[in-house]
Amino acid sequence: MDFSTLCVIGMGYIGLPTASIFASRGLHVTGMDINTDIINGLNAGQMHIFEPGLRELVLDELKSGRLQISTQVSPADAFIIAVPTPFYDDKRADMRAVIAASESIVPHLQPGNLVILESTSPPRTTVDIVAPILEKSGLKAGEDFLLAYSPERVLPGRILTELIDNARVIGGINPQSAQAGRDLYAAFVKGEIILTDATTAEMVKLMENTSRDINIAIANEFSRLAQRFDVDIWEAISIANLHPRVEILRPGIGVGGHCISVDPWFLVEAAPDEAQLVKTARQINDEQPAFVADLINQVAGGLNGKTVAFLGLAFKPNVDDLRESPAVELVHHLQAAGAKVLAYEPFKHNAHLPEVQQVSELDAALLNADLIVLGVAHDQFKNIDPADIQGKTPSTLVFDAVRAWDKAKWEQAGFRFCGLARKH
Ligand code: SAJ
Repeated sequence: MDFSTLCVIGMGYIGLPTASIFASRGLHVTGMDINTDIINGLNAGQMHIFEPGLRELVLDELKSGRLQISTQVSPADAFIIAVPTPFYDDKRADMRAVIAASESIVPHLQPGNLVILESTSPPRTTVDIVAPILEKSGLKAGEDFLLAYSPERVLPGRILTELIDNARVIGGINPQSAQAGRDLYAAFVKGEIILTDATTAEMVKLMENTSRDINIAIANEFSRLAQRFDVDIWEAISIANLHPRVEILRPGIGVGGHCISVDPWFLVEAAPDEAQLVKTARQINDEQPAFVADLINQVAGGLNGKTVAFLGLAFKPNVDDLRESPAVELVHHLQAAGAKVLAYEPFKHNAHLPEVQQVSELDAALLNADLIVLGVAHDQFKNIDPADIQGKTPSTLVFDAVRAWDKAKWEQAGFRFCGLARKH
């Protein structure tokens, strides 16, 4: 199948790069979002997300006229739904954006169109939720129009290269739909394109992120055991990983982001009787900020009334994304223990988070600090020279929660140095 026009619904971390790459391959693309601030910003050349190379690509494609940004869905040969699927407080999937996006396509759907759902979704969403909505158009899914599920698998910070190079799975509601999906993505995907059915593709995505969550949970649980037995977890992991079939991930302050900390719950919701290990891993990772806060409280001899310079709020290094961030959770726990926390996040100077006091300069956080906590291993923080910090703060205690700093250097600069299950 040939595609010359495309409408991408949702201009977030996936939709915007996807729309821009398609435009760079010659398609005429409408990027649609319901958020007028985002649309106005993009049309004025302002990015609402930070991702290496994205700004240049979007500006080029806007200039070429192949990419147009709008609050309205446009008729097109193909539609891609790339809207968020967050969860409610009780961890059930919030499918409202997927439902609204599907409904917004109905008035524009024409015979022969292809619709692709990219949003991470519970098993059977494509066949049980999206197809019936689109069929309100009077057209039959799989016969009059084609429908497939194709998850994104890219790592924030590397989105533009991974979108092109990663293998892509396309699950059709019938084989013709999957093949049409391959014809579309072949415009830019260099990785292998694997065709399957829609529900398998949904499961594949959930299994990928769930297995990563479980692997991080065991690393976090090992860190707690190591703390109890006075073992340096980092040394222990590096030795264990010399075994040819062992690859333990990094313990940390918890698991965040809009993917790994969310997606496993979709399996728990869909089959609570079966998804026992999945649920336990989620709980372990969710408890990790509280565990680390307790540890900081202990090494600081109590936090009540103390000022903490807290470095990093993003959910992982070198991104500006604070969604579900364990660093923000950790700040809340430190505050609950009585600390006054001044948080510095170089990728987002003011995230307007309720109950988090942010400063826009590192020095402002350090000025009256009783202790310094490193929450996220941004490169900018890794490169800090402790000798430079010494004169800028009354603090003599450093807690590196993510093993980014060299203990000996901080000790040479006169600091007492502590970390998560760390001796060396
Ligand atoms: N983390 C650890 N220890 C580790 C690795 C990660 O504590 O050893 C933490 C990070 O600090 C972060 C969280 O886990 O808080 C998740 O970070 P991540 O880098 O593992 O993953 P994401 O959420 O940025 O992206 C994941 C990726 N999935 C997998 O690696 C299986 C990505 O490929 C997906 O496209 C993305 O989820 C998504 O959109 O689903």
